[in-house]
Amino acid sequence: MNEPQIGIIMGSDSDLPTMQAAIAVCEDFEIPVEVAIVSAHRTPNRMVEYAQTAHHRGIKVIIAGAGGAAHLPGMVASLTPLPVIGVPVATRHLQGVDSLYSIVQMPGGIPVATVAIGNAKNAGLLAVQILGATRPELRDRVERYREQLAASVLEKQGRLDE
Ligand code: RP5
Repeated sequence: MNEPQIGIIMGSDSDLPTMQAAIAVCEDFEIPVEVAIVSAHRTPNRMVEYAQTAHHRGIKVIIAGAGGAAHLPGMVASLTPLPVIGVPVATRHLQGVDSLYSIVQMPGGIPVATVAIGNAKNAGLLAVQILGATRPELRDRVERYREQLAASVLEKQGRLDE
């Protein structure tokens, strides 16, 4: 299955260092992704085109990262039937609180699942879990990942106890 399953978009290439964590998670779980710079205000027509066609290309979940007046995730969510996960990107002046509020405060009817400021890793994991709902082998891999997380905590405890 080489067709991209998860679309990872961001408002600017300056968001890429943050969004790399989502890309890395998808790579770890061997899920093909498509990555694109799509700006709601600089390339509005491209955003509409992207959002309206993603599901036709086989994309199942969209992760959208943006900073400042971060309307990209909400606008994309309004244009696609796919689940959208928003990543508030940290900003220089307001440290991403502006991005968080812009993304998380969606009025009822058009949901955006919002992760913590800068936490693209959790966006990637949530997207994998959404795919896992209909792919048992992926669900098993998520469970193994959680077991590894637990093991790493116990290992650290072991070192503390030494
Ligand atoms: C938003 O404006 C982007 O998502 C980015 O976080 C922010 C700043 O963009 P640049 O000025 O760095 O291109 O659209």
